[in-house]
Amino acid sequence: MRPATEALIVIDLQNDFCPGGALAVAGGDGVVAPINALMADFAVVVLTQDWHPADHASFAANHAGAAPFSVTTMAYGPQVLWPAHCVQGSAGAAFHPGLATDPAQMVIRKGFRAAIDSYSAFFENDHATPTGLEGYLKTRGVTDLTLVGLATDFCVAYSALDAARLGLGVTVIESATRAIDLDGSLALARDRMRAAGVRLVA
Ligand code: VGL
Ligand code: ZN
Repeated sequence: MRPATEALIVIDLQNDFCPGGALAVAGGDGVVAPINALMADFAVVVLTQDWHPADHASFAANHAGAAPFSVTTMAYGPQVLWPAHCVQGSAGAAFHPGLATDPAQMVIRKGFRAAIDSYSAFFENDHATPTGLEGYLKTRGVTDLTLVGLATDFCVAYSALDAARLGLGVTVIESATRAIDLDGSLALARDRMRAAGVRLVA
């Protein structure tokens, strides 16, 4: 067991990001077994859940004429318009049924404000509105994170970059993540994470 200063953060391992889901990540369900195994090693385990209202501004369907995966400009900068996904209370928003949720002490939901997306587990896409996770980890004395889950190049990467910015030690176990890889987004995310001092391990 690792010391209680280390936390495992499992990002968005939800049905909609797995094969058959509304925003399926190729091989997304392939991370369930390795993540369940990793949990046994960590005293601090947090799950995140993408949790959008049906009228969420990140959904292409809520923008007349916009195609899924096109990019628009929001008040806080560029925003990819996604197929509707992880709608609050829907089956798609539920955790993958194979994920061991019992070992987690905390579930943090994000993206619940209609006007702003939240890739990161720490801050919404304005990089300013906090989710509360920083305070939770701080008050539990956590200094180092291991990040796994979906998707490598969006919610995992944004969470890793924010955590590094907050002064936490960050490791991403790439074999326990899968990417959307939209127009080179995976390569860009890996470069940014490395530049920020995030440890990428196999
Ligand atoms: C995610 C796109 C939209 C993710 C969430 O979990 O990486 N990606 N919402
Ligand atoms: Zn989302």
